[in-house]
Amino acid sequence: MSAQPLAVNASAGHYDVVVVGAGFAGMYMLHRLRGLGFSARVYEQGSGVGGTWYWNRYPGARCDVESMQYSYSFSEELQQEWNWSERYAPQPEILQYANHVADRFDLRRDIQFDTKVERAGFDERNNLWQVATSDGKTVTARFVVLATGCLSNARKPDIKGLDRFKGEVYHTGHWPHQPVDFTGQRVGVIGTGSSGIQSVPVIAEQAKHLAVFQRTAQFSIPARNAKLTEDERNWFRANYPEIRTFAREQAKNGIYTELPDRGALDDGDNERRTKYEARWQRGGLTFMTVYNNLALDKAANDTAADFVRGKIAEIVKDAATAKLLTPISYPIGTKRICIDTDYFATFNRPNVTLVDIKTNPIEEITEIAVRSGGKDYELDALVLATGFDAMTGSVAKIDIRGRNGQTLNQKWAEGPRTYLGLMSADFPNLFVVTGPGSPSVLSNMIVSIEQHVDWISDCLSYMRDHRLATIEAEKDAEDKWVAHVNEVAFATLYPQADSWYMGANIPGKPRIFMPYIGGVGPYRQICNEVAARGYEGFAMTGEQQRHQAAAS
Ligand code: NA7
Repeated sequence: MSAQPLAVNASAGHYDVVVVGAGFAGMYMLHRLRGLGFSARVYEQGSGVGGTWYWNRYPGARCDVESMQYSYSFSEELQQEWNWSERYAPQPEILQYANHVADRFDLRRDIQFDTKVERAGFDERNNLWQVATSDGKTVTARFVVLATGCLSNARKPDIKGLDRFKGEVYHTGHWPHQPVDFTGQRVGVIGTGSSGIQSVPVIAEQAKHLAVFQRTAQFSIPARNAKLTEDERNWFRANYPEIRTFAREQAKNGIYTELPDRGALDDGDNERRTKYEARWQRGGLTFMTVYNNLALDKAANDTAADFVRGKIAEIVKDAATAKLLTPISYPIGTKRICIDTDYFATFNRPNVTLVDIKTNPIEEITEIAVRSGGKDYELDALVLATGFDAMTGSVAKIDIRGRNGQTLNQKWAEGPRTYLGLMSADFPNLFVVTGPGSPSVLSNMIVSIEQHVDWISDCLSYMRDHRLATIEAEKDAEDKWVAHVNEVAFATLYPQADSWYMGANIPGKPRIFMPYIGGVGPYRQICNEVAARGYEGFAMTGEQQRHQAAAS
């Protein structure tokens, strides 16, 4: 496409591709585009690379996928040379890795930092996207890739009086860049998802007193984090070809681990308990892959849920607190399972109080306190660990207009609609990386990011080779894919939980199960077959048609 420059007026620049976001998706997209000879510009609202890992700097922030697997596979030298220090990398190390990748592949020269993409409109006459940014400029591009991330739009809760609070207020997803010291302070944490569960034990160590405001109790498995030894790193390095292939093609969630060959009810009580205990001791996400039917069969799921409930009762000394911390309202795993370091034990500390805001919702926040159940919890600082407008939130912040001026927000008003999670009908040449309708947040994100970026790169090469101007999801293919995503989701227990997968954490957001739960292996195969069949389900127009349209 660079070889066939387009005549464009009144633009601050023209690129083959504009990429929105310089997290792991945007960085790899840029690297691939350059390798293929496309011109590209990346816009990033932060002052540095890393996306989610740039913003989420809260105490205790770590990835819940093991670091040797939560890493790029596209460069053999990179995966052989980078030294992860711990089983689960802490946020600063992941950010260091992102910066290393940016330097190593010389990415920064095509990334414009501190710049938001505010509008993107499709010019049907010229088949070009007009992209307006927060620095007041407009550029044009043949293609736009939204690499905006799934957990990047931090959500401040709508609680009466929040703006009145006189102490410091922090959001875990938008943490200051300077260290925050809670020593001697009375701190409140609202929210007990992954971010709350990771930060509570660390804040409790510092704070004079910590009040944890819990709306829904969570299932959490010990991380058993530890330093990685050189032998462990070397084992992964030596076996990467097999590990990466397994993660891409066989593991449902993009993580190399044993594949379960039986259901929970196929084992007797003792055997089952022994297996759960072994996984509990091992720690981490693989607890949920002991058996192959935990996400499908409620009776099977109950056995795992009961095991974890039993552990909570063993760890937490005060019976009433243990009861409150025990999740009862949804099957285990249907809200994203958390991975913790000493979360439940933290409630044995004398300086930690659990406040049940399910029974006694927060009435208001005053200048000095959070009021719940008629009681004022006086605080010096408040931490909002209240999550994100997940999967669609960051896309929704951009005014995106496709054919006939229709906005993506209008089109997705009743829930996101995509074909393969990659494109949405009436929005030609606009790709989403790990969008709704793809495995995305149900998987090791880097595996899914690489798969999407590679697919998009291949697609753009194909279009150049075939002198094609536009690609667009066909409505019929999209409808069928949306129906399939729903059908697969509703065959599982997942829709039974009020989760952010369902949009349930955002008042007024449509309740749709957003990610594709069919597994990364089968999904990859579907995407590859679609491409092999000449991009079946996508409408494509040729250069000639485009020039004719432009001339008419
Ligand atoms: P999550 O998992 O969405 O957790 C948010 C928590 O905040 C959760 O406990 C919510 O309770 C609670 N919450 C949200 N809004 C409110 C209001 N208005 N009042 C009280 N409590 C509230 O976000 P995280 O940042 O922890 O984790 C997101 C993902 O990042 C995680 O799954 C990993 O993949 C990494 P609820 O459960 O909705 O009752």
